[in-house]
Amino acid sequence: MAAVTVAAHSPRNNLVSQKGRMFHPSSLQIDRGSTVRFVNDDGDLIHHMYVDAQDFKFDSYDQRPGSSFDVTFSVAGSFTVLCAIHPKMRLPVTVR
Ligand SMILES: [Cu+2]
Repeated sequence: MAAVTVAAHSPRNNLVSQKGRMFHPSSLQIDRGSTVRFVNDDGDLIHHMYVDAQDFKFDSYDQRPGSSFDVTFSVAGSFTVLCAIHPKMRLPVTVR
């Protein structure tokens, strides 16, 4: 009898902190379909993340200090999460 294999999504904690106008960690490798939680850990800065790639886009809009925003990366590829307010903030994300 053929076994049906269901890809087990490990409940990995994909947490990215935005602190000091930087992303922590500074890059991310995740499986397709993973959800990443972005937390604004800067006490007095608004962040505004987005990806604007051909095949994958999201926009967090203004993200106040202390707030979090969840993004599900549904497409495999290499993307760069940017901040519309702080151009030096860049998070390369590889989605397998
Ligand atoms: Cu920012």
